Amino acid sequence: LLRGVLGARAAELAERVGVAAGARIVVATALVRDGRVLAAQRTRPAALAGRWELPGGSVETGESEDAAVARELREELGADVVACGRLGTDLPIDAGLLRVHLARLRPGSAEPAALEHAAVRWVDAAGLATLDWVDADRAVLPDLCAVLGT
Ligand code: DCM
Repeated sequence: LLRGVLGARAAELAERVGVAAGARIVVATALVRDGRVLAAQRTRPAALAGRWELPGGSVETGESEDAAVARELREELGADVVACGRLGTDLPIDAGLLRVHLARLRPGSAEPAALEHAAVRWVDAAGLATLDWVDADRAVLPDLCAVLGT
């Protein structure tokens, strides 16, 4: 228990240092519906093309993370979503820090489409393990599995 508390505290401090140093925050979105999450297949850069991610992107200056989630999914998927909380811990990536947010489709939203990805796919808990995820996103799969259920 103590180790967990200290670990959480250390992570919080590391996050503050990173944010203070101007680390870029990238939001990734676990868009969940009916026990499935929307996975999106990247087209770029070459090293990540063909691999699967939770869609998202960089938070802009002065923008809330919830707003970034909604903007990025509108741009990338043509979908109207509402963010509804964090999933998992901050994940270090080359670009800065990746933060996963849960989200759901707003009633009346268009069906998410691959406007900027090679493909999108709704996957259930069992399907998560079948996709070639980008490294950072892979770390959140256990938490995501728990959210989706079996
Ligand atoms: N990224 C990631 N996982 C995601 C979304 C983004 O690892 N679910 C990384 C890939 C890039 C950076 O964040 O290094 C910025 O993403 P993008 O190129 O999509 O703007």
